[in-house]
Amino acid sequence: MTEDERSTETKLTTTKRRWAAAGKFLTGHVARPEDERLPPGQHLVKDWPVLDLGQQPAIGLERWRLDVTGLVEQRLSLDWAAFKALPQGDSLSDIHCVTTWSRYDNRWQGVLTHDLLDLVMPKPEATHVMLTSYDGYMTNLPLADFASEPAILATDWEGQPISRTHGGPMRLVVPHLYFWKSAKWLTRIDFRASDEAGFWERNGYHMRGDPWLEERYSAD
Ligand SMILES: Nc1nc2c(c(=O)[nH]1)N[C@H]1C(S)=C(S)[C@@H](COP(=O)(O)O)O[C@H]1N2
Ligand SMILES: [Mo]
Repeated sequence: MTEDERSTETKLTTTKRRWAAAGKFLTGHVARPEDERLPPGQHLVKDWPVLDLGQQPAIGLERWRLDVTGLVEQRLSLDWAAFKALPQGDSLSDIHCVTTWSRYDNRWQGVLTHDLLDLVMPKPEATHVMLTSYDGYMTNLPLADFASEPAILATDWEGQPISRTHGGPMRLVVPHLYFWKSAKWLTRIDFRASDEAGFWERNGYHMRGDPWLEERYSAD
């Protein structure tokens, strides 16, 4: 190894270590400078578009359920009162939709995925989650992305219950991935040992969907 190669090697190692410290490989999330707030190919909107498969299920709170199934120590089937009795948190984040709009500064309240994970305790074999919603929609996520620090099972947006059109009474928000991963009308979280495609992922969208890497569509 020449002196130059050695110094390059050291620089790479240092960068990798810094990224690891920033939680890059733990949470899929890394802090970015303010001037890089808008991911490539996105434009900013002030309104909040509605996007879904066209069915907007009306779920009365009396029949609403959240089931946590699969590879966890503690499976759960929560009704609305039990869900609202979990520790409540909030999260401020930007939305990035694969159709190229982004919306800054959304304040969400609900149950942070971290707090749910503390409760259910995923088994060591669990690597992914499959989310299922009341409209039949499904989407898949690596467990590390589901567990990212700002990810939240949201019941409120800007201090008000989330409207039915935007996924109320409860939707997931995983802000560091494209918004199709943020299941509206969520009713089941299934912990799995492998990655299986959800609805859009079977229809050509990327398995992970990182807006900073422009992971919009699958390679083939
Ligand atoms: N249950 C369900 N969740 C869903 C969808 C859907 O069709 N059904 N569409 C996804 C897509 S493609 C996007 S862009 C966002 C849109 O959320 P919004 O309508 O609140 O903007 O919801 C995501 N979550
Ligand atoms: Mo979307």
